[in-house]
Amino acid sequence: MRRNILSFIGLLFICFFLFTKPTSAQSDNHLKLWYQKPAKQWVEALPVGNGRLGAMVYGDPSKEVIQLNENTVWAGQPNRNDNPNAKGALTEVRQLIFDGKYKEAQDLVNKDFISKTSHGMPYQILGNLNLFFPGHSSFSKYYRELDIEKAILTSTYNSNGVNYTTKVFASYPDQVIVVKISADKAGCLSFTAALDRPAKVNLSTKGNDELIMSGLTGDHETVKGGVQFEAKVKILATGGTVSANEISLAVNNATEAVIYISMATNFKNYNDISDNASQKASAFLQEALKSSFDQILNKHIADYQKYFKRVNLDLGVTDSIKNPTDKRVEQFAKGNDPQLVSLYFQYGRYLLISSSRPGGQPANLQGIWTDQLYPPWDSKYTVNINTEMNYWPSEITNLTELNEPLIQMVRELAETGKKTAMDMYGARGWVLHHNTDIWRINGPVDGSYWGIWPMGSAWLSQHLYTKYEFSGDKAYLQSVYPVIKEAALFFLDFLVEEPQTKYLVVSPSVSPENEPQGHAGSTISAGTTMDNQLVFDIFSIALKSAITLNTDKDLIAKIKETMKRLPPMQIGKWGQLQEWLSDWDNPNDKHRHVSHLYGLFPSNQISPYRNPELYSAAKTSLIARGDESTGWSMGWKVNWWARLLDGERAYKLITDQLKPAPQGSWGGSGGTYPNLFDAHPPFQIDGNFGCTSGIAEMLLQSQDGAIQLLPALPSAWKNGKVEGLKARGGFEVDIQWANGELSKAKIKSSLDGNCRIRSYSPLKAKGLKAAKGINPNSFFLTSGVKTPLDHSAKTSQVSSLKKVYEYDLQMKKGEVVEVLK
Ligand code: FUC
Repeated sequence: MRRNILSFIGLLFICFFLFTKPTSAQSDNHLKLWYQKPAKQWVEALPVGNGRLGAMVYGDPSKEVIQLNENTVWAGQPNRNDNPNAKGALTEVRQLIFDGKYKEAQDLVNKDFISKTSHGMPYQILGNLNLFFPGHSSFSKYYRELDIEKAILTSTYNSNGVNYTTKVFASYPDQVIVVKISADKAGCLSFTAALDRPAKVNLSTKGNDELIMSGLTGDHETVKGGVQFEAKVKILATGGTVSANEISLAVNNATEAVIYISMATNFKNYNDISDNASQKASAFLQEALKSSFDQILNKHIADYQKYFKRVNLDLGVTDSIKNPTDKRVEQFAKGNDPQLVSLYFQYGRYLLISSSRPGGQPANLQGIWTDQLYPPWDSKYTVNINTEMNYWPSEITNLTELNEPLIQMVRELAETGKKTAMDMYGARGWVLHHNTDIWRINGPVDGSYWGIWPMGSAWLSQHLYTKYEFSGDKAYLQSVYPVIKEAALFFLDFLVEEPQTKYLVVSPSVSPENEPQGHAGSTISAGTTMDNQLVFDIFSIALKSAITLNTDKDLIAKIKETMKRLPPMQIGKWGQLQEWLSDWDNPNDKHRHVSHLYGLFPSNQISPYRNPELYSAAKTSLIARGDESTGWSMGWKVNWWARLLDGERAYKLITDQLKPAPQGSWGGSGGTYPNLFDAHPPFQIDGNFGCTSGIAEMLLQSQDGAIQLLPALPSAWKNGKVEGLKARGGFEVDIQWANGELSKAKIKSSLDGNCRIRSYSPLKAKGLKAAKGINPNSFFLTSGVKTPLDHSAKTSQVSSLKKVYEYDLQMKKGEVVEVLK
């Protein structure tokens, strides 16, 4: 009897397992996006990528669409877009600005500074691989998932009594996208395959199992399309046959089919498109075919996990995990689903690993994924926030190699931007305005209102130095020093004296895309707060680098002298941090850019501990600006609230970001699409990366003289742990907490040096001493504001701040220390 009961329970268990497969599959693994329906629209399709190649997969049983990208498929060809008339008009524009004639200054900039050739080329879709499955329009037991622990997409369904499984991944080691389709009954797999592109292409087949599509990217503005691309698709079937007609392949009565997709272009570098697309695509394909499917798969998983597994985040799990991902986004604001935040965080890391690999292009506005020939904002590199935001998670979430494409782009922009600096402004060094593209254009685009912002070199160069602060690699610093130095040289030449205050300022410029109160229709001005902060930072890192590398004594002296004449940050009439040199801020301004808070994040010029008045002013500005905005703006705000040490408000911003994106592609505030892509709207990947960085900043910060553990933990994440986050000075940190308080931390050091720890809880560990004076570890030197404030002026001045404890611990390279509460 007892045995019968046990078997009955066993049977029940098996039935339960079968009928709830999606849910139990999900609860087996927290790192999955999963759905019970195929994608109907692009923002429901799921992305795979290896940095160079990308695909968006719909998972449709009757017509599977695998939308394809290759990261050098851009319109146009090598070109420059400087407007040399600027040099002749510069003095007049500056005078107009100093005279308060902003509209006239803007008009003159439109006439003589803005590019007359290219406003940047669009990144373009390569094409689609369409798979048609006759008779599969009726199906049941549908399930699809993206496993971000392995970077593999799977969809399964039953049609006509046969279970079908499709797996898709993009392999970095083998440089192909691989699709494997299997039927669980022999001989039941039949489909046709064809390539297309929403533009003219050449289609052909080779032998009985290969599809080929080649073409040329589009002309745009004054630039002819010059990128030749080629896609080759090879199908190997088990059982059954593969046959070809002129432009498609047919698989009949097979049991399994593996599809290898190889794509390449003639792009060599920003200045050279003389490669052979066809030969490259063939070589990748032939190389991949030397390995079996299982070998390719295993190499892919090992390669991906080398990056992905470095960080583990556990914020707790609730029953919400049993819901499909789209439903969790719909319900996030209502319920308690901390695991969706850790999934979103890890998805940000997945997206970076998939869209930015050494040797390739940096992630653009949509990473590497677009289904259009003319995507929004050309899907290029907008450097007045968006490109930088893409790389915020790269150091702190332990993915330093993945910012190499950005570093390489900055090196290249420093080459192209020298001519722009000389031709447009008669200045040494290099300059970049608010946009660039694969051809590394540096001139101002779009119109003065947005484009007259000569600060791209100053901001992007920060990434070069930040990488050094995290690794301490002097050989690397030496290699990027010329880029940093030349960026500083540009500002030494370009700064101009503001006649009333006598400060040295950047002019003409804008506080990105925002219009001062009362300046109907014009944004142009001189000495904006963000520009002053950026100039301060580019000078600071040029100084620090030159001192570290023991070089350029004269330059050091010149920079020090010039820095004394930069405008300080100012507090305006409603207690806000002023956005402009004059107090023009409107307390009702809800603009998405809050550029003057660059000094709070990503920079470290505003600190609750070092300059509490500026900290309070920044907070006043941020509160006035409001929360809901475009996706990237909310992503930035998560980082700001983390730096303002307010975990509850940072969490509120995550909630705003994790709400369903508005319907339609434009308008409304941002949110999250069913595939967890961030909505500007439309899709822009910066918001994903910005929020990922913000979540990390809530748990660990290292920009303010110490490693601060759990600086902004919200009450929603009561118990949890994070492993593998990185801090400046070569430290790697694991933290555990319970009931909202730190319980233990583990710190690994990859360099010799003092580890200063800041925490809200008192800590114990062998060798731990109360901190004294300024942190002697040079990676923790804060650049300060114009008048550096005394580090010991602690929390007393901001009453809302929690008491902190600070400790010093001498660490040796390779040492690991556990710290307990
Ligand atoms: C900047 C932003 C826009 C958009 C665009 C790509 O110009 O102001 O919101 O993100 O970049």
